[in-house]
Amino acid sequence: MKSLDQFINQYKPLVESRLKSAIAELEAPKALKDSMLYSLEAGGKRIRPLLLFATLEAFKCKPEIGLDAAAAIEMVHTYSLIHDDLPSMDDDDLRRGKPTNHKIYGEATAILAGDALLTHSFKMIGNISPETASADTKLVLINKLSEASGAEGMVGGQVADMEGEGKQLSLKELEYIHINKTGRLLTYSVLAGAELAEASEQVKDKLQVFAYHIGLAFQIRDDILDLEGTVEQIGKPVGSDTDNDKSTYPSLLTLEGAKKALQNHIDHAKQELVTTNLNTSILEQITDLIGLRTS
Ligand code: GRG
Repeated sequence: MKSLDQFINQYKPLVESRLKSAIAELEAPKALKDSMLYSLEAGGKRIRPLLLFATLEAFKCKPEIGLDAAAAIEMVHTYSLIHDDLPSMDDDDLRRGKPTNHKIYGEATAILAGDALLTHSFKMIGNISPETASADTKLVLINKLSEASGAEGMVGGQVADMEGEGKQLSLKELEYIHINKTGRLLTYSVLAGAELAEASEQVKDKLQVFAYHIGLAFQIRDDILDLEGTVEQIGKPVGSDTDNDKSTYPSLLTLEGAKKALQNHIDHAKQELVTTNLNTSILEQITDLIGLRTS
């Protein structure tokens, strides 16, 4: 059985090299290409591409057939981070320990690099070879990527997040934000693999439930990491209110409650996987990694 480490060591460099070649192939101004590549190469975990590859592996398909879709998803994710860091949004100077895109290339170029990454992601999928995916499959992939990343998905979740700032949200409102802002692109990564593998509707429904749980688990883990980071920085006891103006899982459920909710989502995700009767060892290991990740 392949270990997750072996899987990551094999497929992370593959998507990274495809991202690099995709930008090199563009006939566009050098400053724009540099700005796009800077954030693509700034050291992400590549969890979304890995989820897509692991889903293909679950169907005993070659993960390589998902390479361009995986690169497309990472482009959408990278665009969202570039825009999220802008002065008009979170106004962050650092991302993954490095200067944010606008700090290096200026705000206008950073906005345009994000726009270009988003737009190019759709072309990447449109250009998947006919041997790998039929025109119908590519249309489904493009449609679902648009839904997952746009007003009905990630962007909608981001706006709801902005509207919720400074307010005490209910758990339901917080879940709406995270299902859309974080969960939809993670879910798409799994479902894109299932589409490419020509999965039945029944199995796709199960994978959607699986992905729903890992999406929420990913965000709850993020909130816990943020809180534990904040606690380290300001020396407040774990679980105390950290004067953040955003509702989080720990602020609504307490740190202990958030840890329980995280474990619940991990357990549900794994239970759903078992019912698919697929070859899900790598997906299971990624699920555990999401629950335990430290960055
Ligand atoms: C469309 C502007 C815009 C924003 C969309 C995704 C998003 C909303 C904002 C990004 C900021 C953020 C903290 C989102 C929560 C999801 C999350 C934890 C993203 C980070 O994803 P990782 O951990 O990042 O996969 P790496 O660095 O590994 O690529």
